[in-house]
Amino acid sequence: MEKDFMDLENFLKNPEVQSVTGNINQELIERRKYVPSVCKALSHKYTVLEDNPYFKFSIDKEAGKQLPYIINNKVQNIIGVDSPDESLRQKYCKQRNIGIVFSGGPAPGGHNVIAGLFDAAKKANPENKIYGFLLGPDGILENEAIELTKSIVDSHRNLGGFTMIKTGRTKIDTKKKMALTRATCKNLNLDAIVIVGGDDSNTNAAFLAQEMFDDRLQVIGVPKTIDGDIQVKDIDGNVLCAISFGFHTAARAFANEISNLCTDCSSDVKYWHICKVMGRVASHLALEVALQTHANITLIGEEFADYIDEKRIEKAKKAKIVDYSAYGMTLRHLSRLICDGIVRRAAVGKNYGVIVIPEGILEFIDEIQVFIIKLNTIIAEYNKKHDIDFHSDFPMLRDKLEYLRRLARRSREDSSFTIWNTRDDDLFDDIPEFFQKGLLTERDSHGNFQFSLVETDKVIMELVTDYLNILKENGVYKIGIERAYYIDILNKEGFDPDFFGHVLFRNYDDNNRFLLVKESIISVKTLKKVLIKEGAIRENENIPACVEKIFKKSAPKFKTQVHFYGYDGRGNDPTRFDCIYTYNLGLTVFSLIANGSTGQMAAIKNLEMDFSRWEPVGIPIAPLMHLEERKGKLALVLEKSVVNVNSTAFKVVKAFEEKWLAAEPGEDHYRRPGPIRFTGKSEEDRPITLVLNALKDA
Ligand code: FBP
Repeated sequence: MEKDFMDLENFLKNPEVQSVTGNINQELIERRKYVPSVCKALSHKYTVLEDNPYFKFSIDKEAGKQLPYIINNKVQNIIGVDSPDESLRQKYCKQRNIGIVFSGGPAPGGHNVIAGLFDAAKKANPENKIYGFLLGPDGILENEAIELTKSIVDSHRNLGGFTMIKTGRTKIDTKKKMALTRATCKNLNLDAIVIVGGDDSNTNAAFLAQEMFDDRLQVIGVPKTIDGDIQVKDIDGNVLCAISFGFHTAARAFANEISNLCTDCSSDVKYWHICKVMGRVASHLALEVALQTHANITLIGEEFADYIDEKRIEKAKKAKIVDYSAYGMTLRHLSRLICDGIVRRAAVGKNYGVIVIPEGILEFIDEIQVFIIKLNTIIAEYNKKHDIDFHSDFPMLRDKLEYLRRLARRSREDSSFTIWNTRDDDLFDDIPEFFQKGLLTERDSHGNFQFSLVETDKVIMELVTDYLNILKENGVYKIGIERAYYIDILNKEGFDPDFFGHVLFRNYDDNNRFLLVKESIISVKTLKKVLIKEGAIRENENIPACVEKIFKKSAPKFKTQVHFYGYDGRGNDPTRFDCIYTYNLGLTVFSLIANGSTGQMAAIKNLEMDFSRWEPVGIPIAPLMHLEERKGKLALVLEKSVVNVNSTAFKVVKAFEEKWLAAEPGEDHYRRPGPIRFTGKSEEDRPITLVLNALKDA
């Protein structure tokens, strides 16, 4: 034993063993070495900014009131120059200290933002210092930062995650936190702070820019989030930022995994794969995944927001009543739409498939949205009034439900109290317990409902399973039997296929390739009854084995495998698109800082076009802000962009809905996007959504 151990120790010292068990591999080496292309304007030694009056915004009065110093900011074009005048050169190259922070969930490409900023800053003046705040905004509040050196930056180039300095979700949203921020900036003698974050973090960036304006601390935002919900257009619909960084990588990572499931399920033909994909509210990721994989069913939440059930309206019209439940999608109706696809595929022998469900779909289901808004308000008001937080005070579901019951009682005694009434309480009682828990989970620090914690897929699929069982009992949900197979089986055992065909199937004379067992035959017992009634067998005879076999093959089992795609794709190494995009964002950030901007968001215009047309710009954040309900009160925030149902990408997905469902005999139409690469021809240039949306004529 002793000897074996010694041998293993020596074995581990073997250079080949060390090489294959080390954490440096060829992919890592090549990623670190890869040099992203640089936009034309940013490839010059210096840059200047030019206000671009072409882009206009509809400005919220409140934004003007709360952000007076930055509300008049304009879109800024970045122009490359090689020999600027001396004063500009001096201004551009003056020694600067810049702090950068990641805020919110990780998104592939973040390290390249830092790399771009670092390279540009060091090129302008080798004495420039870049500080990385640790663990997100908490690093700012607690003055926890490290100076980023070349070796730190080099070892993270083109790599995923936010591992270099980590991230966090703290919001800098109070006077106290602003004061702590001011103290940290003074302590590090910062000239600028860069906030790499989503809509809420860029909102923070705008308020910080306003607050620190007199301190001459510049604040620049960077559009980050895999959700793809930071998209900026001006009032005339001109696109300034087509997508946030990280979206392409996450979508490609999810798509690759989901495409593998398409291959697997169409091989062993027994599972429906239920794939929930991240995206908090917006369904951009699901839409891109649909385009990348051609999965059989993809739900797009935004489609259901203004849903009108025409059939119900028609029925109500006839009955001369108004059916309010026909307006807005309900969970029940949604589950029926899914069942319809499942039943139709089964009818052509395909009792398998892939369903993509965006994690935020419940936001677009009217009945659920009402609960979320009400519960957000109840929790926020409770937290405002009490020292102890709602969730600490009511840790168990039964305590929370009891509190809601008390509110319902109060509404009966006090008519001015309307936030939670008896009807709300009764409806909430009908919801399955795990979903009640989900709706009552802790909100994030921005007051957002955390969809990633709710088993959205479970909520929907429970209803789907229930309804499929009903359809099975009614004989509607059946697996189609291939006619040639049926004839072959019966002939082999010497039975007349035509005679039994008319007894067994509802469509035997239709010349269809797939035969559907009659609705009335739902068990071996009912099969026997029908066979006796039609004179195929006598009372005391057994069902012919081949006939029973055919029946059993037609009886569906609905077997599912549930998957969640989120954190895995978020941690993926970036695609080439995200590598190049983020590196140029970093360069843009420095250009904005070196030219004195504040309250701007770095962006790359024309992302939807060929790289040669990419243009770095600064987008004013304040004019993009509007009032929205948060934690139960109106707050000025950057608008989140959800899927536009009039967009070309959405229309294309809708146009292919039937084809990709493939509820007809023959092959499915799955697409194989393949794994993420950052070099080589097989890596796509940009998200398919962007390509389609740039082609406006659909
Ligand atoms: P950001 O908006 O901060 O980029 O985060 C996006 C996201 O990945 C969502 O898709 C998801 O709903 C959420 O973060 C998950 O949050 P957490 O990381 O706190 O679980």
